[in-house]
Amino acid sequence: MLVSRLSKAHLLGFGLPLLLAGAACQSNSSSSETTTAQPAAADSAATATAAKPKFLSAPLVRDIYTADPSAHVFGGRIYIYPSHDIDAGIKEDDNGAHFAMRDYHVLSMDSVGGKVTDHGVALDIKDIPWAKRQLWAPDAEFKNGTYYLYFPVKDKQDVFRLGVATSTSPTGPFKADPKPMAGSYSIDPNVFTDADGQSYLYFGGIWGGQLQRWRGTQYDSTVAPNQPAQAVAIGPRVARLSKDMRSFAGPVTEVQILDENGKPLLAGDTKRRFFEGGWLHKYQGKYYYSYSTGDTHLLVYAVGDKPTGPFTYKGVIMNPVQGWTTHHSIIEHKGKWYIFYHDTELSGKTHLRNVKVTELKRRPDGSIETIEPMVTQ
Ligand code: FUB
Repeated sequence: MLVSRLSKAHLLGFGLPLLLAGAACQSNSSSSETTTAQPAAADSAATATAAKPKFLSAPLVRDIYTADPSAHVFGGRIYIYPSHDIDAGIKEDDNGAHFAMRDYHVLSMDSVGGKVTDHGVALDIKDIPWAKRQLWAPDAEFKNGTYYLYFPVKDKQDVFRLGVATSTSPTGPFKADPKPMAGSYSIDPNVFTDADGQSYLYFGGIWGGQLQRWRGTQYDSTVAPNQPAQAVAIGPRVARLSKDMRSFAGPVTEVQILDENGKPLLAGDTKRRFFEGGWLHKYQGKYYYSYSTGDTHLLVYAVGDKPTGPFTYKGVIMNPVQGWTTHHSIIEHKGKWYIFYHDTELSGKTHLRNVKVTELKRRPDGSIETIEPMVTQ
C-alpha cells in the first residue's frame, strides 16, 4: 500500500511541484467560526506556469485541511461534514496511521459558489469515551428534530467501530453516545433516508479500513489486506437504522455489486471493485451507489432498484484526483446536482487534503458523465 501511494504521485508527475506549494494551511485551527470567500473555479493554478496541473475547482476552505466531504441540504442550506486532516507527525504506513485526525469541523454555505463558513470544532476525540485514535470520514442526517453525526474511529483495541453523536444544530456541538453502535465495524459511514422514511447506514473500507478482517460478527486481525484475484470482491455493508437512529434495526448485510452480466465483481477487478467511501443517492426512482476503488483511485458508480442492492456497475464518475485517496458525496441543490470531493492541491501531501465541489452532469438516460478533476496544461 505504501508503495502504491508513493508511486501514484510519481507516475502522474505532480508530486514535486505540489510538495513545494504546500504550507498554505495551519494544521490546527481555532474553534471559532470563520468565513471564507470561495475563490472562483479553475483558480490560481490556472495562472501558474505551463508545467503545473490545472485544477477543475478550488478548495472550499484554506485555513484548515479537510477531506472526505459528506454534504447534505438541511433547511435549504448546504452543510458539509468532512474529516479534519492534521499533520500529527506520524509516519506513513500501510494502515494509514498518518491519517491521525482528532476532531471534526462542519462547513456550510447558502449555495455552491457562495461564502463558506467554518463553524469550528463540532466534536473532539477526547469527548468520545471509547475512542483511541483516527477520527476518519463522517456523515450526518437530520431526523426527529435531531442532527446525527456518524463517525468511524479506532477503539482502545485499535479496531475501527462506528459511533453516533447528536446535536440540536447541524453545526454542533455534537455529544457522542458512550459506546460504539452495536454490531458496527470498519469505516466510512453513509446514511441514506428513503422516501418512506426508512434510514439505512452503509459502511466499510478494505485495507486500512479493516473490512477484510470481518466474517459476520467475527474479527480476525491476521487476515491479509488483498484477496485472491479470482475471489468475489468484498462488498460494503448496509443495515437499516432503528427509529432512534442510534442502532441497527436489522442484520448487517453485504452489498452485492455486479458486472454487466449479473456476476459479482471479482477482487482482481481493481478498477471496478469496492474499496471505501460509499455514498447512496436516489435519482428518478433508481438507487445509485458510488464509491472509491482505492488503489486505482477512481470514483465509480453502480445502480440498483432497491436501497440494499444488488447494484450493477455502470461507470466512472471521476478520474483520479491529485493524492492517493479519493472520496465524495453527491447532493441536489437548487435544481442542480453536485459532487463534493477532495484532493491535495494545497499541500501536495497524501494526508493533508482539501475539499472541493463541482457540478455532476447526467445524460438523458440517467448515466453520469465522467469528470476530469485536473488536466496538465
Ligand atoms: O480520511 C481517512 C480515509 O481516507 C477515509 O476514511 C477514506 O475514505 C479515505 O478518504
